[in-house]
Amino acid sequence: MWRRSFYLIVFLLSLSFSPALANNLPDQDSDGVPDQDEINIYHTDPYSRDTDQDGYSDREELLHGFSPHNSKPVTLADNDQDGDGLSDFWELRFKTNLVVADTDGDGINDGQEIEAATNPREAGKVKLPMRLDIVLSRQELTYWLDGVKFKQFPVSTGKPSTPTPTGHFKVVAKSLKAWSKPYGLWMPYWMGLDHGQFGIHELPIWPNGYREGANHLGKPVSHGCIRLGIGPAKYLYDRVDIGTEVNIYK
Ligand SMILES: [Ca+2]
Ligand SMILES: [Ca+2]
Ligand SMILES: [Ca+2]
Ligand SMILES: [Ca+2]
Repeated sequence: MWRRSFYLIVFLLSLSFSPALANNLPDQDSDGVPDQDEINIYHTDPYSRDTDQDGYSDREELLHGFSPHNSKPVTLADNDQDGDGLSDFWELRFKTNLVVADTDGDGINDGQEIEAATNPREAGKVKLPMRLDIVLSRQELTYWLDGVKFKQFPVSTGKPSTPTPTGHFKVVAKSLKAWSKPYGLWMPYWMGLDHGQFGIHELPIWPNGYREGANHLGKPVSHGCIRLGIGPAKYLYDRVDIGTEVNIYK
């Protein structure tokens, strides 16, 4: 009987040691975060299980979304270790260095680069790939930057009698203030989409100066266009180039 228990204990011990090394990558401090990830991704100490010495290992902190660099209980989203204006949460997503303010050393901080949609990992003002996805049932526009779901804005799309078409489009024209002849109203920050007489723009302005209410956002009340609120419309207009992909889903 004792023999069986002995083998059982040996078996359990072997189990408890194997999962952390499941990927067989070197892990000097045995904290479950491989050396190469500590060095290249998280910039934690590969020789210390607990880089910030707060009693929680690097792995525990990362698993639960906390900063392994800050000894206070601060999440990655609320910590900006290098003070470059981009939280550690976004640094990990955009694969920038979370302890160096200017990853590519071109004089422009990571936070400014992401804000301007330029590549923070390549010197110079190289634009990052972007795409806009609109889901009509959710009345929501998602701004994807470099494959990262970066921002979401409420929209107002076409009412049932004048629905917004679904499909894959490209931005083919931009105008700071476009005039809609059929409806007799101004459409600020206009971004026209191909094979369709419609586009994305700010809440429209009637010739008498009346602005369609922000309370329309989230409700499909437009003539087919995708209306954005004051702020988000300019934000996207300033960053989106002609040729940008726009996908519209039901
Ligand atoms: Ca480690
Ligand atoms: Ca820690
Ligand atoms: Ca950084
Ligand atoms: Ca830079």
